[in-house]
Amino acid sequence: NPLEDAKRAAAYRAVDENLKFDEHKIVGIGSGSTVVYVAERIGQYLQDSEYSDLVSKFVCIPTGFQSRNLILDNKLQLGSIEQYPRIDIAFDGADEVDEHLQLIKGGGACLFQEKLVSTSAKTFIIVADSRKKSPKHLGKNWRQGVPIEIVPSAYVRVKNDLLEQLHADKVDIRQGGSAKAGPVVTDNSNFIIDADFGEIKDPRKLHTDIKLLVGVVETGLFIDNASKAYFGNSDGTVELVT
Ligand code: DER
Repeated sequence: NPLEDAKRAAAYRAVDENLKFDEHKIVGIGSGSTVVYVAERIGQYLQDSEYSDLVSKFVCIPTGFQSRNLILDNKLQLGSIEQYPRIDIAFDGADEVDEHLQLIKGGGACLFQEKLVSTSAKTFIIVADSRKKSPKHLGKNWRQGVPIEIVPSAYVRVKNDLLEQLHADKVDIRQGGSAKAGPVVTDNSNFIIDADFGEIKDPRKLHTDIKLLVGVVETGLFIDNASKAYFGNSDGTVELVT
C-alpha cells in the first residue's frame, strides 16, 4: 500500500536519525496512523541485541488511549506525563504542516494530550505522508477546519464566539457518525469543535484568539513547536523539512 509505505518511510527515517539511544530516556509517542510506525521502529531496536538494553530503559509517554495501546503492543515501557513532565524527544503525526513548521493537529481528536506532550519535549518531530505538507498557508489542504477541544457545556457559546468574533466560515461539533450517536467525546471527556477559517495567514494570532475564548481547553494549532518534519512519499523517498 503506497500510502502506508510513505508513512513507514517517514517514521523509520525520523527514528533512525533522531533517537539517540544513549541520551534519550523519555520518549513521547503521538496518535494517529503514521506514528504507529515510529513505535514499530523503536520496538525493532528493542529486539536488536545491540540496542535492547538501552531501549529497554526508554519510558514512552502516550498522548491518549490509542497511543497507550501502541506503546504496550510494541512491548515498550509505559510511563505517565505526571511521572515524567519533562520529555527528551516526542514523535507525532499532523494534519497539515506549513512552510514554517506550524501545524494543524487534532484530526484524531487527541490534540490536548498531544500538545501537552509535544510542548513538554525538548525535541518534537513530525512524521507524515507528503499529503500533509501545505504549499503555503495552513488551511489550504486540510479543509476540515481547526480542531478545538472545548468543555461540553460551553459548546453553544464557543460556536457563537468563533462565528461572530473570530469570523469562522463554518463551525461544527465533531460527531461520532456511525461509531456513536452524538458528539465525539475525547480522552479528557471533552468535545471537539472543527472551525473552518479558510487559509490561515497568521496561525499564531488565530491560536491566541481562539485560546482566549471562554470554554476552550486547547486548539489544534501547534505554533513554534515542531523542530523537524519528515514527509514520506509512496516511492519510499522522504523529504526532511527543518
Ligand atoms: O490527530 C492528530 O493530530 C494526529 O496526529 C493525526 O491527525 C495524524 O494522523 P495520521 O498520522 O493518521 O495522518
